[in-house]
Amino acid sequence: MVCRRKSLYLQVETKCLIEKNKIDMREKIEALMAEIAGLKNLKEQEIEALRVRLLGKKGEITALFDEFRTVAPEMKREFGQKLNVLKQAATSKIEELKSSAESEAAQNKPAVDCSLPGDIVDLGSRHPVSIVREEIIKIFRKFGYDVAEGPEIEDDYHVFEALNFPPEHPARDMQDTFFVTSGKNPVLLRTHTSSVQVRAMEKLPLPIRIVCPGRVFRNEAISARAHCIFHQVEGLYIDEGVTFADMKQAILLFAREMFGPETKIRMRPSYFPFTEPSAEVDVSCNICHGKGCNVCKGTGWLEILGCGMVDPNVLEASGIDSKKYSGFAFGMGVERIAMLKWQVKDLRHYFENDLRFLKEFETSI
Ligand code: 2NM
Repeated sequence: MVCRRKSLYLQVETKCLIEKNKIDMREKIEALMAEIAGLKNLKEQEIEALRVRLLGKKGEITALFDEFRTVAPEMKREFGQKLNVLKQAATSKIEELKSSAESEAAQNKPAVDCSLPGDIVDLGSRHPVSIVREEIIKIFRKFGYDVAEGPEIEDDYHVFEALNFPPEHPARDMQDTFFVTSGKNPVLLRTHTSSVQVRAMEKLPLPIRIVCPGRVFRNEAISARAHCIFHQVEGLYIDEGVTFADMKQAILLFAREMFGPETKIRMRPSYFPFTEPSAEVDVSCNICHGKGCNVCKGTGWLEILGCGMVDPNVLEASGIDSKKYSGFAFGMGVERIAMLKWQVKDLRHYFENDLRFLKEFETSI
């Protein structure tokens, strides 16, 4: 009997406790929900304090979750949901308050902080090949030449056929030229910029006085002295009565502008399919002034370009009357001139873009 009464008492007492708990929790949850809804414009420290107060280890919401364990099973569903909604409301409110505090702080900051040290801008420098190409072009512009450019991907006609290359010429071999397509008029990567000059002769009115700078491609093993891609500047002058002496004078003036007023030139007979007669031109070594050194290999001379009188076949192929007009042409490798100018021993430096090499030319602009 005693036992039953005691258990009844216990039951009643527990029920009262549960009822009280229920009321307490509900009130707390509602009070917190109301408080959270009303929060706005808090500073960053206040937001952090709020987070600790509500969601920290000993926070009020955390405590409610602890208390939730004592809630009677039939009440768990209701209070579980309520608590989750409360926690969610608190979390998203804190996020919202944080982001508006951040944007507020950003707005109040001055746009430019004049007290900050300036950024050091690492200026680039011109590539030595560009420097020399521009220098060559500048000299010829002064002589009255225009600049003409054309496609790097060309056809056999403009690279070989119109330039008097016989069908069996070795340059037309796969071994020497990069072909894109085969066929009657194969597409290929130009091996010289003379193809641009053919296009100029086809369409420009006479007289023609142009220089053609550009990249050219040859199927060659890469070494210190050769590369499969390099840069050329070729020149062409066509008019009535142009002679070999005009060519010699133009090249002498160019060499003096490029390598200094004391520079001498010499011509050696040579052969090119597109010119007749043809010559190779050397300049006096600007290191030893002709005495002989390791740059000129003791000869006192450095080879700089090839040239010649445009073959009448070449003029006729592009519709120019070779009885009325004559002309000269020349071509030089830009990397080669740059090597002579700066005594660079290995052509590969020009293609590797090693900053330690490129920075050497910063002051050469
Ligand atoms: C060279 C050497 C000699 C040359 C010839 C022509 C053209 F289109 F007129 F026939 N252009 N370039 C030429 C002549 C190029 O390079 C070493």
